[in-house]
Amino acid sequence: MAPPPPSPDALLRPGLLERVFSPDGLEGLHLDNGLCTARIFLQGAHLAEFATPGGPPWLFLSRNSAFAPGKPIRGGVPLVFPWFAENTGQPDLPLHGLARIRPWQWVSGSVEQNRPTVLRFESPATLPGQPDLPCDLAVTFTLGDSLEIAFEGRNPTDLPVEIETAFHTYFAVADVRAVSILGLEEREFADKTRSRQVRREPAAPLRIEEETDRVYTDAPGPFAIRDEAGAREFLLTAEGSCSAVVWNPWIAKASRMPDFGDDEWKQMLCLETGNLGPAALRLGPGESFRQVLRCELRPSP
Ligand code: TA6
Repeated sequence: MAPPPPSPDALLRPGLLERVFSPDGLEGLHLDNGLCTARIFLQGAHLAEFATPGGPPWLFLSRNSAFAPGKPIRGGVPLVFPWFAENTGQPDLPLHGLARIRPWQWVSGSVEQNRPTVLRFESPATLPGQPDLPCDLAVTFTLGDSLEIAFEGRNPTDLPVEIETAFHTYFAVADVRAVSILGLEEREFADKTRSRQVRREPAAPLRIEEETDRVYTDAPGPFAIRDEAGAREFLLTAEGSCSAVVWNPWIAKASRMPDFGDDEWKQMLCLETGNLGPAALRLGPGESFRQVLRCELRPSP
């Protein structure tokens, strides 16, 4: 295995980019570059916080989330890989795969005050003390007055692999009952709240009025999330992915989640982008994938 790259600690600057540690031992980076603030944990290369000046955070993060080795963080942008939700063959394996609870390494970046910051993280398919992944992974964040996440993987073996990937993005909203989601009109979905019944959206924006857990195999975007009560709108474009998921636990499920406040269902909406189910990626030996999510925020009328 190639020696690890030199540490990029030369990029650290007090008040601009600093190493941080959670009380339970998770290491991460905190960025404040004048255009945005962000916090990224090395476990899962997990973007847990992102905000731009003058407004509330873009991403939801549960006040009850764990920040401990091997435990998923409830919020931000969990990376889903190499399976989505339960592992069909081995249901005891972690929900949403292994990438988000695995050690990653900060390997490079570029950091300047008042300019977008680039930070790149990697996690090899084979890592001592960790279950093997089917791909060497990398994720590159571009953090400024908008947010871009590029998730890449390469199959290092001489065998084909099949993988599901997703950004499980938790958006912060003022009140999920006053949100419209555009970009899913007339799309077919599996309704996980109704035994995966296959349904089709009407020719109208989606609104959240109950527990919602919908998997759209064919929904490449672009999307908009109109946070009406927050007078703002997220604009999302996805590249290298064709599936989407919309999830809000609503009241009853929220009360059953130990790492989620009973009332927090009102302040979040997951709009996830990836390659799921029949749209799972099939990589031959040496083949790669790259999926990108770009988020912008603008005031809504
Ligand atoms: O993506 C939606 C979903 O599969 C829901 O069914 C719910 O289980 C959620 O994921 C949990 O995701 P988390 O990242 O919080 O483990």
